[in-house]
Amino acid sequence: MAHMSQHDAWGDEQVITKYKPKTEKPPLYRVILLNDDFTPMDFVILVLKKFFMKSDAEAGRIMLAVHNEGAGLAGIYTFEVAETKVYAVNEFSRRHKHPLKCTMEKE
Ligand code: TYC
Repeated sequence: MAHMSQHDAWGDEQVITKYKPKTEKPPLYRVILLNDDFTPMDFVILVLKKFFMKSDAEAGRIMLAVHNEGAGLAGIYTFEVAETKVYAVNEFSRRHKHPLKCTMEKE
């Protein structure tokens, strides 16, 4: 809403022009994959395809970036989506006995 009118004690109208928009963007969180020496490259690619909907080519590119740089961006989400993905990936890796770790950080 751009403008809103109010009446003071005298009945005079005042127009307030500076209202905060009602629709605020939610804070976003980066979901990050961390490199390690043991998780197979194919498993990391599988994770990126399964949990982050990446294509084969994109998953391969991200996996190599993590491998070479120590960490890499898997996706950007609202808090609850990011938290759910981090939990699901870490649980999936643990169940497959790989040390792959996934974390999140505020944008
Ligand atoms: N560094 C691992 C290897 O050489 C591959 C790897 C890539 C592991 C990305 C984790 O997030 C990761 N097998």
